[in-house]
Amino acid sequence: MNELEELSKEISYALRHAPLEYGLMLDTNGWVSLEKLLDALRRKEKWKNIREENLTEMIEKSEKKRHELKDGKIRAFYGHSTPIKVLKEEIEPPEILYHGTARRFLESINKNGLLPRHRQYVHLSQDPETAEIVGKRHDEKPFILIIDAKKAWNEGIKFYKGNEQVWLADIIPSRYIKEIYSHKML
Ligand code: HQG
Repeated sequence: MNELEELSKEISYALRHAPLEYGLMLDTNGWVSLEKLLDALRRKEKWKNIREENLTEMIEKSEKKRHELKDGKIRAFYGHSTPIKVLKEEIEPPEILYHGTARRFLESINKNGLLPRHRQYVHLSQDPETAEIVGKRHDEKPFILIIDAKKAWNEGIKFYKGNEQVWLADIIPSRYIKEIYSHKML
């Protein structure tokens, strides 16, 4: 892992999971003061010389858009597990969204639907290629679920915008899983 990836991991950890460890409190939309985050990081030997430009570079160079920097504040787009739910903007989803998952989770997903598990929202992908990458974090041969997102939305399931690739949703009952592909069928 290079330095920028390490920085991105630590900032994701602070902004998604453990703001209190860094003396931070997320506002209702997940924002914290950039200066306060930098101060907290600088207390660690590894990041003692960190500056705003390093964060800008990290965000620019990352292949995934995980963080947003605006008006002296920074937030994570998705992934939160903090006890107070970060409010996301509700938005109408496209017809179809995708979810990459492990073979070993399928039985439980079929029974209980897609659950947020330890995060605040269910995470869905805009396209099957992204879903496969997400699924590969859990299983070398992941399954891709095709989600009838518009139908679910029409029937009252809420969807929220994460970033261009990542959509968020509340629990998705399994009746909205249209099809399941093994990675080989894509
Ligand atoms: C599974 C990464 C059993 C679900 C990614 C998933 C994404 C169930 C796992 C983002 C279940 C949770 C989020 C049920 C869901 N029974 N298992 N009923 N319902 N699951 O990591 O969606 O690189 O919390 O299928 O790229 O994999 O960190 O969620 O396999 O965008 O920026 O429970 O995190 O982004 O795993 O990934 P996760 P996820 P970053």
